[in-house]
Amino acid sequence: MTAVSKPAGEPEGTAEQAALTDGIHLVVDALKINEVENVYGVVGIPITDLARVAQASGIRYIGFRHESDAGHAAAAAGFLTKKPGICLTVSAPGFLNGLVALANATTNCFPMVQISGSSERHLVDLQRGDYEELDQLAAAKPFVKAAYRVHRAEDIGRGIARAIRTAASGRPGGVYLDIPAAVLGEVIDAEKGAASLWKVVDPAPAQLPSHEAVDRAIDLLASAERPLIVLGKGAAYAQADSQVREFVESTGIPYLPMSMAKGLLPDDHPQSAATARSLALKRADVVLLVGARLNWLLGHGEAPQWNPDAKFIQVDIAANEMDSNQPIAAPLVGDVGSVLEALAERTKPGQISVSAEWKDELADRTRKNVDRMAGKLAAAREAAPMQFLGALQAVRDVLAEHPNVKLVNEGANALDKARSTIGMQRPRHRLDVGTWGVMGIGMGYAIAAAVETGDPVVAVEGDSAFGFSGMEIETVCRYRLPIVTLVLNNSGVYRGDEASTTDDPAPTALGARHERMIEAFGGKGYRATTPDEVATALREALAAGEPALIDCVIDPADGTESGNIAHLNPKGISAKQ
Ligand code: ADP
Ligand code: TPW
Repeated sequence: MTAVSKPAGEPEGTAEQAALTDGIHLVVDALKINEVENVYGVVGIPITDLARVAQASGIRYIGFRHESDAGHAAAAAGFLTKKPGICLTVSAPGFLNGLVALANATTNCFPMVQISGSSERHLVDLQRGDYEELDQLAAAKPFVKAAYRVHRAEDIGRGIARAIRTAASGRPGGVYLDIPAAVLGEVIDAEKGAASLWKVVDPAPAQLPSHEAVDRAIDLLASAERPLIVLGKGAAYAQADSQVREFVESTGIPYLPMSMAKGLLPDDHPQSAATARSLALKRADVVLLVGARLNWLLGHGEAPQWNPDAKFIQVDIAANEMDSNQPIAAPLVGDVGSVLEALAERTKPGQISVSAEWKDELADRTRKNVDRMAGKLAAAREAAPMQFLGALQAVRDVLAEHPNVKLVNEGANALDKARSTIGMQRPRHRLDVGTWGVMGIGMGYAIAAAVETGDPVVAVEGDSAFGFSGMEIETVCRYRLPIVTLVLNNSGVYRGDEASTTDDPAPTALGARHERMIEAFGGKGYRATTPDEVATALREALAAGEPALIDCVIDPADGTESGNIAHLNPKGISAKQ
């Protein structure tokens, strides 16, 4: 893709015409050498030509309506492929819009690189008021794994190699790469340019724990009366699916999947303790965490949610994750695949066993909870107006016919209820709000899932959640992606029945006919008011494989404030009144 031209100012027909290239072509060449297939972005000064040249080179460029969505797409691409997803943004405001997604990727440990054009350094640094002036490198630093700036075209290859290496290796995360307009436009000798580029070798090398660390963990597991494995999204990310499955099944230890680890083993697996979660946490005496942090999502490993005497074994690529919340009795620092292989290799036959009492205790609770849930589901199936659980059962039944569907999920009630209702059969098929519980990932994640895998995608969205990235429904239609968006529309944030105390709508109130939005962009819109209508529309839309949106009309009185995490709302004096 190297541009060949005569040097500026050189007369036509000079015998010894040098081949030249520029910063834009070097960026594209460096991405190509590193086998980047897709770039997600929004164009403008100074990166419009960069997008054009990338597209002409065979890289797929997906143009978004907002940089946060493009960034979320790049982050999801990183999670799904284990290769940094690339997001391209313009200077200052575009950069800042994308930064939210880069920070979110870092929080979730997804590899991503945001490449942003930036304004003239000599103007920005003296704050002389340039077009879209911002010290982007400084702004990015607190939010990312690393931030780099390229000052010379000859360093572009190095900058991209460094960004890819940093994003993918160790604990994956977001890397910011700043390339000023002047560097993108810099013209250099093409041969010198080509020689400055390289392909990163083994971007995320295997990391193996010592034998001593492995044996310490095995001894502890072998001493357990009530062992438990917790699988997190780091285990899903690691693509060590067979090692995970073999270790879980060969030891017989019950396991709990975190939200995005669902499907690593099928949700109906006999060892899943998901439906007896609270009992499992309260009673387990030795817990093996695999790519899961003891953060707020796991109650920081504290009593009363957890057994106060529980001992923890933690498998994580990041050594400093150990002891971040609880003492880790047996740290296993390494990648999930290598660690689980080492554990399997060094466990003696019969050394780890699980008592019938422990299995029975969990099975009893599972049975009780399943029965209780069955009653709720049956009631919801008949309820009119439609409830979340009525619509979601229909979605569950249709998706059981399509195990290849990638499921994207955000909202509050829409998230909690879909997570517990819709079983996953395959690894990395569920993408959701993740560690931050961020709204707005919906369309970006869905677009990346479709682009990166070619599989059909279903996005289950709260009506508020959908609004954050709703305009990208146009992007879905423009690229004709096989994405079906279901908006669980209860006319509000959490609920839609809050009475206002003024002439304005209540703070939580919303109102939209979302199916009409997609019709404006040439997609297929459906409105569903019963579970049967949801099922029929979803079946039809999946069969068509075309962009579609189903507005599912849900009872505004269904749902709870903040869903499952209402206890995190500050109480203040309103609670005392
Ligand atoms: P969840 O929210 O599902 O509980 P977290 O995001 O809290 O999961 O934890 C994921 C963990 O996985 C992070 O601490 C991260 O360092 C770790 N991780 C990421 N990739 C790997 C890998 N290949 N091997 C081991 N650990 C990994
Ligand atoms: C970037 C706060 C958490 S959940 C939510 C908001 C606004 C929407 C809930 O309503 P929705 O779902 O989507 O209609 P449902 O099923 O309960 O009716 N801004 C950001 N992230 C978060 N988390 C918020 C605001 C929030």
